[in-house]
Amino acid sequence: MPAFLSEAEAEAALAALLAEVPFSQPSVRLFGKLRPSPRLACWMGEATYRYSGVSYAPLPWTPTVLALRRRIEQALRASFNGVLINLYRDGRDSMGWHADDEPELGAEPLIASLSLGAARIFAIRRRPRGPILRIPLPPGSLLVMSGASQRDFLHALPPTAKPAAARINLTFRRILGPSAPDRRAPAQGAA
Ligand SMILES: O=C(O)CCC(=O)C(=O)O
Ligand SMILES: [Mn+2]
Repeated sequence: MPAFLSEAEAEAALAALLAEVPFSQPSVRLFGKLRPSPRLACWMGEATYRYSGVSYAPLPWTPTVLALRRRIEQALRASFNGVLINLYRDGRDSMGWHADDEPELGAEPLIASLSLGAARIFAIRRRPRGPILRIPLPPGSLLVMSGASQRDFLHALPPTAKPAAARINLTFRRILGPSAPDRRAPAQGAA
Protein backbone atom coordinates (compact mmCIF):
# COMPACT_ATOMS: atom_id res chain seq x y z
CA MET A 1 0.00 0.00 0.00
CA PRO A 2 2.07 2.95 -1.29
CA ALA A 3 0.07 5.61 0.61
CA PHE A 4 -1.15 3.89 3.77
CA LEU A 5 -0.39 7.16 5.62
CA SER A 6 -0.77 10.59 4.00
CA GLU A 7 2.37 12.65 3.43
CA ALA A 8 1.53 14.87 6.40
CA GLU A 9 0.84 11.87 8.67
CA ALA A 10 4.09 10.20 7.65
CA GLU A 11 6.04 13.40 8.36
CA ALA A 12 4.42 13.84 11.76
CA ALA A 13 5.03 10.20 12.68
CA LEU A 14 8.70 10.43 11.68
CA ALA A 15 9.25 13.52 13.84
CA ALA A 16 7.40 11.97 16.79
CA LEU A 17 9.34 8.69 16.59
CA LEU A 18 12.71 10.45 16.36
CA ALA A 19 11.83 12.17 19.65
CA GLU A 20 10.13 9.21 21.36
CA VAL A 21 12.06 6.06 20.51
CA PRO A 22 15.28 5.24 22.41
CA PHE A 23 17.30 3.84 19.51
CA SER A 24 20.53 2.02 20.14
CA GLN A 25 23.06 0.28 17.94
CA PRO A 26 22.53 -3.45 18.36
CA SER A 27 25.17 -6.04 17.65
CA VAL A 28 24.75 -8.64 14.96
CA ARG A 29 26.49 -11.98 14.90
CA LEU A 30 28.41 -12.39 11.62
CA PHE A 31 30.65 -15.42 11.12
CA GLY A 32 30.58 -16.02 14.87
CA LYS A 33 31.66 -12.45 15.73
CA LEU A 34 29.51 -9.73 17.25
CA ARG A 35 29.72 -6.47 15.29
CA PRO A 36 27.80 -3.18 15.50
CA SER A 37 24.89 -3.31 13.06
CA PRO A 38 24.84 -0.77 10.20
CA ARG A 39 21.69 0.96 11.56
CA LEU A 40 20.10 1.85 14.90
CA ALA A 41 17.19 -0.17 16.27
CA CYS A 42 14.66 -0.57 19.05
CA TRP A 43 12.53 -3.59 19.92
CA MET A 44 9.20 -2.63 21.48
CA GLY A 45 6.22 -4.64 22.66
CA GLU A 46 5.34 -7.44 25.02
CA ALA A 47 7.79 -10.28 24.34
CA THR A 48 11.53 -10.85 24.18
CA TYR A 49 12.79 -11.26 20.63
CA ARG A 50 15.93 -12.96 19.46
CA TYR A 51 17.58 -12.35 16.09
CA SER A 52 21.10 -12.46 14.67
CA GLY A 53 22.22 -14.35 17.78
CA VAL A 54 21.19 -11.66 20.29
CA SER A 55 18.15 -11.36 22.62
CA TYR A 56 16.24 -8.13 22.99
CA ALA A 57 14.03 -7.42 26.00
CA PRO A 58 11.08 -5.29 24.88
CA LEU A 59 10.63 -1.61 25.68
CA PRO A 60 7.05 -0.56 26.49
CA TRP A 61 4.89 0.80 23.66
CA THR A 62 5.26 4.56 23.18
CA PRO A 63 2.13 6.56 22.22
CA THR A 64 2.98 7.07 18.56
CA VAL A 65 4.02 3.45 18.01
CA LEU A 66 0.88 2.20 19.76
CA ALA A 67 -1.33 4.44 17.60
CA LEU A 68 0.39 3.19 14.42
CA ARG A 69 0.04 -0.40 15.60
CA ARG A 70 -3.71 0.00 16.21
CA ARG A 71 -4.24 1.61 12.84
CA ILE A 72 -2.39 -1.18 11.00
CA GLU A 73 -4.15 -3.87 13.05
CA GLN A 74 -7.52 -2.45 12.02
CA ALA A 75 -6.58 -2.20 8.36
CA LEU A 76 -5.20 -5.74 8.20
CA ARG A 77 -7.53 -7.35 10.79
CA ALA A 78 -4.43 -8.73 12.48
CA SER A 79 -2.83 -8.39 15.89
CA PHE A 80 0.79 -7.70 16.72
CA ASN A 81 2.64 -7.90 20.04
CA GLY A 82 6.00 -6.52 19.01
CA VAL A 83 7.71 -4.21 16.56
CA LEU A 84 11.28 -3.89 15.39
CA ILE A 85 11.98 -0.23 14.67
CA ASN A 86 15.02 0.49 12.51
CA LEU A 87 16.62 3.88 12.00
CA TYR A 88 18.72 4.20 8.84
CA ARG A 89 20.64 7.41 9.57
CA ASP A 90 21.67 7.94 5.94
CA GLY A 91 22.31 6.03 2.70
CA ARG A 92 25.18 4.09 4.26
CA ASP A 93 22.93 2.39 6.79
CA SER A 94 21.47 -0.86 5.50
CA MET A 95 20.28 -4.38 6.21
CA GLY A 96 21.75 -7.43 4.48
CA TRP A 97 19.90 -10.37 2.91
CA HIS A 98 17.83 -12.27 5.45
CA ALA A 99 14.40 -13.70 6.18
CA ASP A 100 12.36 -12.97 9.30
CA ASP A 101 12.25 -16.67 10.00
CA GLU A 102 12.96 -16.88 13.72
CA PRO A 103 11.06 -19.85 15.17
CA GLU A 104 9.12 -17.66 17.61
CA LEU A 105 7.36 -15.99 14.65
CA GLY A 106 5.86 -19.32 13.54
CA ALA A 107 5.85 -20.92 10.10
CA GLU A 108 3.97 -18.30 8.08
CA PRO A 109 4.20 -14.98 9.93
CA LEU A 110 2.25 -11.89 8.95
CA ILE A 111 4.69 -8.96 9.09
CA ALA A 112 3.57 -5.39 8.41
CA SER A 113 6.34 -2.99 7.43
CA LEU A 114 5.70 0.76 7.63
CA SER A 115 8.24 3.17 6.11
CA LEU A 116 8.81 6.80 7.08
CA GLY A 117 11.36 9.39 5.97
CA ALA A 118 13.65 8.87 2.98
CA ALA A 119 12.37 6.53 0.27
CA ARG A 120 14.71 3.55 -0.02
CA ILE A 121 14.78 0.42 -2.18
CA PHE A 122 13.55 -2.83 -0.62
CA ALA A 123 15.03 -5.84 -2.40
CA ILE A 124 13.46 -9.31 -2.54
CA ARG A 125 14.64 -12.51 -4.10
CA ARG A 126 13.62 -16.15 -4.03
CA ARG A 127 15.80 -18.40 -1.88
CA PRO A 128 18.54 -19.25 -2.37
CA ARG A 129 19.47 -16.96 -5.31
CA GLY A 130 16.57 -15.85 -7.53
CA PRO A 131 16.55 -12.62 -9.60
CA ILE A 132 16.29 -9.49 -7.47
CA LEU A 133 13.04 -7.54 -7.39
CA ARG A 134 13.52 -3.92 -6.23
CA ILE A 135 10.57 -2.12 -4.68
CA PRO A 136 10.86 1.56 -3.70
CA LEU A 137 9.25 2.17 -0.30
CA PRO A 138 8.04 5.78 -0.07
CA PRO A 139 7.22 7.42 3.28
CA GLY A 140 3.81 6.30 4.51
CA SER A 141 3.91 3.03 2.57
CA LEU A 142 2.88 -0.25 4.16
CA LEU A 143 4.40 -3.47 2.85
CA VAL A 144 2.86 -6.73 4.05
CA MET A 145 4.75 -10.03 4.04
CA SER A 146 2.75 -13.16 4.74
CA GLY A 147 2.31 -16.81 3.78
CA ALA A 148 5.54 -18.30 2.43
CA SER A 149 7.32 -14.90 2.22
CA GLN A 150 9.91 -15.79 4.87
CA ARG A 151 10.32 -19.43 3.92
CA ASP A 152 10.74 -18.97 0.17
CA PHE A 153 12.21 -15.46 -0.13
CA LEU A 154 14.99 -13.28 1.30
CA HIS A 155 14.81 -9.51 1.64
CA ALA A 156 17.32 -6.70 2.15
CA LEU A 157 17.60 -2.92 2.45
CA PRO A 158 20.76 -2.21 0.43
CA PRO A 159 22.95 0.84 1.08
CA THR A 160 22.81 3.62 -1.53
CA ALA A 161 25.52 5.99 -2.78
CA LYS A 162 22.84 8.64 -3.45
CA PRO A 163 22.43 11.17 -0.65
CA ALA A 164 19.63 9.89 1.60
CA ALA A 165 18.04 11.50 4.63
CA ALA A 166 17.04 9.47 7.69
CA ARG A 167 14.51 6.68 7.28
CA ILE A 168 12.55 4.81 9.96
CA ASN A 169 11.01 1.43 9.25
CA LEU A 170 8.71 -0.38 11.66
CA THR A 171 8.07 -4.10 11.18
CA PHE A 172 5.10 -5.16 13.32
CA ARG A 173 5.25 -8.82 14.26
CA ARG A 174 3.51 -11.41 16.39
CA ILE A 175 5.73 -13.44 18.75
CA LEU A 176 4.04 -16.75 19.48
CA GLY A 177 3.52 -17.86 23.07
CA PRO A 178 5.09 -20.82 24.89
CA SER A 179 2.32 -23.13 23.59
CA ALA A 180 3.61 -22.79 20.05
CA PRO A 181 5.11 -26.12 18.96
CA ASP A 182 8.27 -24.60 17.49
CA ARG A 183 9.00 -22.30 20.44
CA ARG A 184 12.68 -22.28 21.52
CA ALA A 185 13.83 -22.33 25.12
CA PRO A 186 13.48 -18.83 26.62
CA ALA A 187 16.34 -16.62 25.49
CA GLN A 188 18.76 -15.38 28.16
CA GLY A 189 21.06 -12.61 27.05
CA ALA A 190 23.44 -12.78 24.10
CA ALA A 191 24.32 -16.34 23.16
O1 LIG B 1 13.90 -1.47 6.54
C1 LIG B 1 13.19 -2.27 5.93
O2 LIG B 1 12.39 -1.90 5.07
C2 LIG B 1 13.29 -3.73 6.22
C3 LIG B 1 13.65 -4.06 7.63
C4 LIG B 1 13.68 -5.53 7.88
O3 LIG B 1 13.75 -6.33 7.00
C5 LIG B 1 13.64 -6.02 9.26
O4 LIG B 1 13.57 -5.21 10.20
O5 LIG B 1 13.64 -7.25 9.46
MN1 LIG C 1 13.37 -8.40 7.75
